[in-house]
Amino acid sequence: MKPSSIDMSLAVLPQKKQAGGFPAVTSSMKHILAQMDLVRGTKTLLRMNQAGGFDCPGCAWPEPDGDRSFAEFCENGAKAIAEEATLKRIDPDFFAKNSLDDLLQESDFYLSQQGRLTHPMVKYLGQRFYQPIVWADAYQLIAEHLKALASPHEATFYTSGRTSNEAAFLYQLLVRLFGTNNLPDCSNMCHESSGVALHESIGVGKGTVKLADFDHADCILVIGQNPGTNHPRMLTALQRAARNGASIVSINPLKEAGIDHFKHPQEMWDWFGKGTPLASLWIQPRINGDLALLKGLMKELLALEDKLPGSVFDHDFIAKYTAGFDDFTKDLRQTSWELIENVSGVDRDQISQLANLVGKSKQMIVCWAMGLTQHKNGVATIQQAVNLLLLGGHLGRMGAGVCPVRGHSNVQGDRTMGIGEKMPAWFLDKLGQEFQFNPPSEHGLDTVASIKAMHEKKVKVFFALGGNFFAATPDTTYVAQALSNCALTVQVSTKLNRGHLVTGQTALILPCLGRTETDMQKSGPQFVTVENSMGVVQASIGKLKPASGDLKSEVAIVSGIAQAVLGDTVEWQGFIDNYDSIRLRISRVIPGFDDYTARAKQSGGFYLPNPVRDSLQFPTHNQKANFKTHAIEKWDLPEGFYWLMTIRSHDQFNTTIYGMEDRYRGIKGSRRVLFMNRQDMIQASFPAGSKVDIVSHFQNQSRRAQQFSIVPYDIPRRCLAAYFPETNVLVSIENTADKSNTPVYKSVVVSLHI
Ligand SMILES: Nc1nc2c(c(=O)[nH]1)N[C@H]1C(S)=C(S)[C@@H](COP(=O)(O)OP(=O)(O)OC[C@H]3O[C@@H](n4cnc5c(=O)[nH]c(N)nc54)[C@H](O)[C@@H]3O)O[C@H]1N2
Ligand SMILES: Nc1nc2c(c(=O)[nH]1)N[C@H]1C(S)=C(S)[C@@H](COP(=O)(O)OP(=O)(O)OC[C@H]3O[C@@H](n4cnc5c(=O)[nH]c(N)nc54)[C@H](O)[C@@H]3O)O[C@H]1N2
Ligand SMILES: [Mo]
Repeated sequence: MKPSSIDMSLAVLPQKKQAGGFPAVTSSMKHILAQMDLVRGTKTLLRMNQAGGFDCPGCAWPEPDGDRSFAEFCENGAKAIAEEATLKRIDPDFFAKNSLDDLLQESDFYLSQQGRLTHPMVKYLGQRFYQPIVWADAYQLIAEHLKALASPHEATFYTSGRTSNEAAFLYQLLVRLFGTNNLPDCSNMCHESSGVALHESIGVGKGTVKLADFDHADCILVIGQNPGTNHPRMLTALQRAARNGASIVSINPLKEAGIDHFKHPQEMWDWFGKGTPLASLWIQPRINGDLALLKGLMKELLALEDKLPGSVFDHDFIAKYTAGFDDFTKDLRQTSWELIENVSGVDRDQISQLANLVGKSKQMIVCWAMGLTQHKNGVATIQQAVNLLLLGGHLGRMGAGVCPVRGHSNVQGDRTMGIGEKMPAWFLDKLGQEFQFNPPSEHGLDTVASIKAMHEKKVKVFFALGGNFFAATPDTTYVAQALSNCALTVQVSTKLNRGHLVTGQTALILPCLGRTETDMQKSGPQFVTVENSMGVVQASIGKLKPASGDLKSEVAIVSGIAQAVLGDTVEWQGFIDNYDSIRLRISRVIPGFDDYTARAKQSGGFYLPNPVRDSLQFPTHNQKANFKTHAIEKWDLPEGFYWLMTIRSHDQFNTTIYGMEDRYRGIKGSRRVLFMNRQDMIQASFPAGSKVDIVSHFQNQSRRAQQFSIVPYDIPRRCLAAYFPETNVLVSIENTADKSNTPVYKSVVVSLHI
């Protein structure tokens, strides 16, 4: 091998078994101290996730309902805070010195390390530099572009999941008053498959468990999720469950750290020794083998039930609350073990072992995340997880239920507030009544459809409330073309990202306040509200001095644009002056928000109603929970081809790169790594460390990502893993999940080339 083909910055260390512990504490402090001094860092961390404090801008895992520990945060929450509360700044001078082309040469890590955005900036047609613009002119520019469109459907309005309920509600109101339902969001790339699957199966698109249920569960399945990195506070709940005797099963092609052993970073006595063993069982399916695996598990449960009727299934529950049981079990009986073993990649003995454990459970929770949602058949697979719970009657009972673990801290709240391209008719009716207009009723464009419409020049204005649309979406080259076709692109952001560099002819960056900062308006300091993964709505209030005097809140920005576009049709100024007035309007439109402001201020907030969890009512077409039967598809992967899953490292939040380490997986110094099975490496004659190009294949098209270093790893044969967003270029815009239209980020068919 030529020396130049080895990545000199890459170090590969042994994979870690435990998560948390002292290294998590030192890593938190390292990231905090790189961005601010110790006093600011400590003060900020102690306010996170506390009553009267702010909601962690990291993930959507809930805080305990009752007593909270003095520090309700995790290592990766600390990184999210360091990222936002940094003392570094990007001022107009920075943009005067660096053209878009200069900045495009830099890494994502470099871009986010430059600091907080401080001024509204504009890039005009034909120019390659941003220059400052005053807020009023920015609003005017947006209004001119929107008013010049032939139809409101020529604009699309994206939301990332950090936006508060208040800003999200006003934003969707502005968009619908303007006349379109083009409201794509990050959920379209994330848990959309969960929402669709759950709606069909049980009539509620959200989870049905509370955090306290984890203390009562006797069995918890964690499928396609890496909580040690992406929801570290979930490990505390799993640790408690394990100490209470619950069996925890991880179903994942990778043996992720933390699920194995966990050391609580805040329990010092836990730092020494091995930590709490968590997973009783680790099942290693091949990528997207879960549908077959779950069907195998249920086929085995059916066999146990046949042997000893009433020992496994809850027949009362099935008779009273469900439909489709007979068809479903008939299909299970007809499904062959050969197909199950072949497609899942798990042998029958292991499936039996799993069935023996699961069959005993009286209180089971199934958790999942992107390992299930981002596949072609994601909806069907999630419905198998629901079927499993229905068989044992694990709904509406303590210690049991469905738990899709959400990503962004307010992604669930944004949907509740009406961010969504196809909101139900009752929502649009109520909104129309409250604000006296006829909201558009035809469905709008989701994320993938918006990209296609921009590519075809049918959409000419792209607006983003947060996020990094360009880097998070699939098919990077196609998206670059789509965005540059636009007449205007606008991004409301806290930090610089690649999306600010790949723009429409005219582009705006509107810098906004973050969660940690004071939001001072006419009536005094304002708080906002967010909804976590378990349907709890609570207040979040920042206390830090804003990063610049020129920042505005998202509420003020949305209302300011609305005034410029729509005039004073609605009390926009009143909304900016006092956010209580927004909450009053929300409470009149959306059920469950009565007495909103007062209840949000209570310590711990309040739960939104959930008919499945609260009273076993299923708002489906037949008022029942439905068993959903789906066939297992045979796979056909020609010799020399692999499935690639694109995943997160320990040092990133989606497209924001915090550092170059993936501590638990033993990777240091580089992100262009490709995890590969040792036997596959031998077969293909790729020594460890060799560099390959990854080429994806979809519908006779190929796409290439260059120069990834191969790392031997415990991953099933024919399966590969690499980080996103570096690999998004490989995912075809046409390759999306059935029914949910979510990009297939986790099973990309690829070949490797030296
Ligand atoms: N620190 C940090 N926290 C985050 C984020 C972050 O980037 N950084 N992102 C937030 C967001 S928006 C989200 S959606 C969540 C994401 O949280 P996760 O879903 O945990 O994130 P991924 O890294 O995409 O990991 C997917 C997991 O699924 C496994 N997997 C992949 N394919 C399959 C499969 O076919 N079957 C099975 N059984 N498993 C599979 C992978 O091995 C990996 O462990 O985290 C949120 N929290
Ligand atoms: N290949 C591949 N692609 C994926 C995924 C995958 O697993 N694989 N996962 C998908 C998933 S699950 C998701 S959710 C999407 C994420 O997609 P997005 O939500 O669009 O992306 P983020 O990287 O979270 O957005 C980061 C940017 O948000 C801005 N920001 C941060 N905080 C705030 C704030 O408080 N207000 C505002 N206005 N802006 C703020 C900053 O400017 C920052 O640069 O990516 C998807 N893309
Ligand atoms: Mo997500």
